[in-house]
Amino acid sequence: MSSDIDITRAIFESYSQRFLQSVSMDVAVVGAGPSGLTAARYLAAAGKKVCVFERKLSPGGGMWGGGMSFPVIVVQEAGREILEEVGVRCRRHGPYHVADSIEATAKIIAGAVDAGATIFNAVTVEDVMASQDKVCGIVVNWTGVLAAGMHVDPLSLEARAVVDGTGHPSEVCRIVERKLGLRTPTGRVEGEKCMWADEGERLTLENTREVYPGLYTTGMASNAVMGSPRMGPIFGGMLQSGKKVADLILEKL
Ligand code: 48F
Repeated sequence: MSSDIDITRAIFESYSQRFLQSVSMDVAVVGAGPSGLTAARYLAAAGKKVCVFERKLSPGGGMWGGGMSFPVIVVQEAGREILEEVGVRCRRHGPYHVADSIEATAKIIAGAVDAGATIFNAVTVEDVMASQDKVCGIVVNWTGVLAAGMHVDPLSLEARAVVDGTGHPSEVCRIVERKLGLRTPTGRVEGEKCMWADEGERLTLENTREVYPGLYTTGMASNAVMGSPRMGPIFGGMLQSGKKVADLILEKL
């Protein structure tokens, strides 16, 4: 016969164990959007200990809503291949491929988890750890605590590499810009430019890089840092960028 407190024990003990196992990891991915989740899947599949930290309750970022909340996303050929790796059904539409945004988001999340990544939801990354000229971890707090404006100090987690997958706001890079300066040509977060799908897609991949020792960008954060266009509901660049950042990190670790 189980009781209510057994349920409490089950939850608290399991979560504390998961949290303790994540105090030191290979890669911390900040933001569970399509780029961060894709990076996490490739890194975990390569045997790395990867955790994804998502501020919101639901991982998935900006992919659930397709375009203007019509639940359809568009990808080009390379994006289709990545979607199909996690079992997403794509259909050709003119020069593009389309997929259901809910199916795609759900399967990208499941793909990362099945590969072995751990996702922490409702946790916000509010700072990085840095020593000897290198980003070496993240500083986290409960999103609920921050939303309530309570003065509660955060906790630190160690990571050999940190990925900024926070999308348009490029939050981790903005912290590093302010406190350390980025190692990009201008040293600043340039901010994203107006919508231009094709160019934005191409540049997302090109802009995916290490921007400070130990800190990498993926997805829309890459374009926001480098001052490149946004691209709206076309997602192949996000997926390819996740794959590229995983490859860059695997070369280093
Ligand atoms: O915005 P998001 O989906 O980033 P992405 O992977 O994909 C961009 C596309 O969705 C779309 C686009 C496609 O063409 O332009 O916008 O680059 O996901 C970013 C996630 O990061 C979370 C945020 O809640 C979202 O789910 N996030 C942002 N800041 C933090 C954070 C933070 N400080 N700590 C934790 N999570």
